[in-house]
Amino acid sequence: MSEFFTDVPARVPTAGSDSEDGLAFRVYDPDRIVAGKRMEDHLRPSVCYWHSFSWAGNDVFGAGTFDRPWIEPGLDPLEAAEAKQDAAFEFFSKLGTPFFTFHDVDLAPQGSSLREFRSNLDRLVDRAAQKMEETGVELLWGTANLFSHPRYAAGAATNPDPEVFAHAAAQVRNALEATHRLGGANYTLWGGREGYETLLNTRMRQEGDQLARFLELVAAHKRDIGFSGPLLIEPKPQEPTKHQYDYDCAAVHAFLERYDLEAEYKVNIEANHATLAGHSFQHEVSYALDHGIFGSIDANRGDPQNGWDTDQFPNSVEELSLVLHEILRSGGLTTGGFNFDAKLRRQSLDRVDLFHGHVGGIDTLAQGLLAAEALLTDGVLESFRDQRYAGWDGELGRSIMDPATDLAAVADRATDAGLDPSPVSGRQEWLENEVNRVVWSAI
Ligand code: XUL
Ligand code: CO
Repeated sequence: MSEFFTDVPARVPTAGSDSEDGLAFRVYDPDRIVAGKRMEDHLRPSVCYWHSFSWAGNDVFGAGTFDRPWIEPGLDPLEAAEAKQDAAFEFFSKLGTPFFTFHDVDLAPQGSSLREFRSNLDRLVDRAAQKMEETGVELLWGTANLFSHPRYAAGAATNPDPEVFAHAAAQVRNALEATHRLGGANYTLWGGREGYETLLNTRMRQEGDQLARFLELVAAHKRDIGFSGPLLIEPKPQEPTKHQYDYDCAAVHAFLERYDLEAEYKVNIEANHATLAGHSFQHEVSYALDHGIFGSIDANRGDPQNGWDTDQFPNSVEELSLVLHEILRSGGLTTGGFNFDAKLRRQSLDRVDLFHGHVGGIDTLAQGLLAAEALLTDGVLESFRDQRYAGWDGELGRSIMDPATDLAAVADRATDAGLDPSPVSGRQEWLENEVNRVVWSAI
């Protein structure tokens, strides 16, 4: 195995905030204790295989621009997959992140049949297990790619053709078993094409039933093989299809409840998917935490001037402070992590650029964590909310929530007491200033 990232030392160092070394962490220090826990255990950073190693930098207008020799045409597919794996593990290990994530097709060539794909995957999974042992890198989650191959153009589980459903089931079975063998902490399903292009040819209710059946089968198989990590659904509103059924956390939650699947699935929230759905990243995280379906994060950012999934590396401390504050106040990550589902810009040609993207993203997360801890300790948001909702702990609030109370009783009470409540300021500008006070002081 020859070294690929030759310009990068064996381990990206932690160098401190005034370091001028562009290849060092300025804030992230895995062993630093924050809110009673190591920074690495709070953030559980993870590198994704697909954007970093399986993508050559091509876009809809042009060819790949990156130096990824294992993607060159004409190579032996298994040898190419091994070269990719060597470079990927060299990267994980030099960066020092504890986790990685993969799609089945990132790891192994698909060959010409499901049988051949399974055998290729087995071989590359064995090799990955060995590399994980050597480097200490662990698996955050695995997944199956059910969206790139033309057979999935009209969906996988939601395809009008049950043969496509069965093909997808085979892929998920294999990817779930591979994830289990590699000790994965979670298993993810992103329904990239589980939606429609036009309602003119679509039976929405039927497709929902098919998707629920798929999820039910996957959950049962998870139990059969003894995989204990959570199953995660990754919401996204559109792209590649016009409309995706896993639109956002609330839509996924309602779907799970409708089909009695809420005990089986949690969500993997991606920042850029939240903004595509018209929400803030904080909104999606907050919704999931409040409703007990929070699983993990795909860290990235969009571009506010355009409307697609640009998957850039995160660089806003303010955004991440608020997200991490929500996570900290709910007790922190458990099996989840911050997986960099982020990709380089097409002009970032040098091998070292992949390090710059991840180093900057991890430092931004680390700074966000420090600010989140400061927000938690300061308590300004919590105490304002406590005071704002205090009436619901009082006698009137409790009696309204009592199931024995009916609408007439509440109405009579309001009428008899001559209630005439006055509006109270929501103090948004003051709260924004308070957040800035705390976040800026933690920087
Ligand atoms: C696509 C996306 C995927 C999933 C895994 O927008 O986020 O990479 O994270 O399939
Ligand atoms: Co993602």
